[in-house]
Amino acid sequence: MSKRAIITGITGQDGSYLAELLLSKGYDVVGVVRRSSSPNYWRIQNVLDRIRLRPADLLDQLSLIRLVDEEQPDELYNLAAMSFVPASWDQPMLTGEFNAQGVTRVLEAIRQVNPKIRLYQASSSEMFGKVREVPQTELTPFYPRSPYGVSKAFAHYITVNYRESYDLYAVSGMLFNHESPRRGLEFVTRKVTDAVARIKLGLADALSLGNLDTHRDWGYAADYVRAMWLMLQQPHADDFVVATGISHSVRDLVEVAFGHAGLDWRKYVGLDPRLIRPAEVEQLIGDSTKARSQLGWAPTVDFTGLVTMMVDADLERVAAAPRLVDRLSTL
Ligand code: NAP
Ligand code: G4F
Repeated sequence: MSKRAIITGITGQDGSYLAELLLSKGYDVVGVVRRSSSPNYWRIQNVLDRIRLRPADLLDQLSLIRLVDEEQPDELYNLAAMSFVPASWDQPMLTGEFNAQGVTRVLEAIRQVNPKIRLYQASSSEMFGKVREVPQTELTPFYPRSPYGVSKAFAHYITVNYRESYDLYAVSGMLFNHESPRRGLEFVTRKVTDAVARIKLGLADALSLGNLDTHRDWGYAADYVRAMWLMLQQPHADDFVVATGISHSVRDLVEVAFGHAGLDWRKYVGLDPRLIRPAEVEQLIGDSTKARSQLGWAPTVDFTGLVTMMVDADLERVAAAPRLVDRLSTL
């Protein structure tokens, strides 16, 4: 009999790639969507006829209990979150409700309905923040630098705590930045590749960024959802860092993206102090030795491959529907 998985956050970047991966493995996939006045399904268009969508919200405990009780999944991937770091300073309380207490609600639903359900929790390298060690491993102490990072640290520890308190198979994936053509437009990679496409096609002539000097360990989202699945197939629940082990600056990103389109970035990129964060995470670089040795996981796309893939996808998308770009990107 095929396994059943619930994915919260299925309308997001990772949810869409994970749905494709699980379908390819024969899973019965149930996606969780929150109520909206208009559908937000552009990332999952190609799988909509093969998955089931169910309404629930991380803010609503009863909706989660009902969902888990009625579906009785083998695995639950909790990817839903307020995931944009700057927004967490604007809405710190809501960020905590979604990202921290929301995870407690998911854990409670599993504990109360069926403690045999395996849980993947989407933890983040933002927990390392002002890093205490380079590179960062599963044992590096946390020093989060944003309400988002703080909320994810709570979520990480509550997952570990429920595993140890109630013997749940609950794991935390400490994933470093991962991107794709499906990345939200507000994140720096996609903001850059979308701007490159618009500039190349004569629809824009400038790009404002906050700074060029921060460094991130950027990987490809489709590689990272494979690690999520592997974490739930092990004999024992454990936490893993997932990263490429190579860090690049925002300047490197800009150089590769504009260069791939035959543009000189210095003519177009400006700095806007309003985009600088109240507290910054200067540099992240992950050590994924444990995931590589215990899960057999490895990334397949490097930084240049990732950025050029995203530029090519944005060039194609903008060229196909130049007047619809804004709307399509947010649908
Ligand atoms: P994303 O594209 O922003 O997607 C977030 C998803 O969460 C969307 O489907 C969103 O639904 C849903 N959501 C938000 N609040 C919700 C609520 N209250 N109830 C139900 N659903 C809710 O994020 P992503 O990049 O795929 O990331 C997936 C997860 O991994 C997140 O938890 C993120 O914090 C974490 N993470 C991401 C990265 C990365 O580099 N991408 C790295 C480390 C950790 P709507 O479509 O309705 O808004
Ligand atoms: O793309 P970003 O907004 O991603 P950030 O803050 O690293 O967070 C992402 O990765 C985390 C994992 O470490 C996830 F947990 C989180 O959910 C999210 O997916 O910013 C990357 C870097 C930052 O240092 C930022 O200050 O780019 C810098 N940056 C410079 N100019 C900019 C801009 N970021 C954005 N979004 N927009 C700018 O104009």
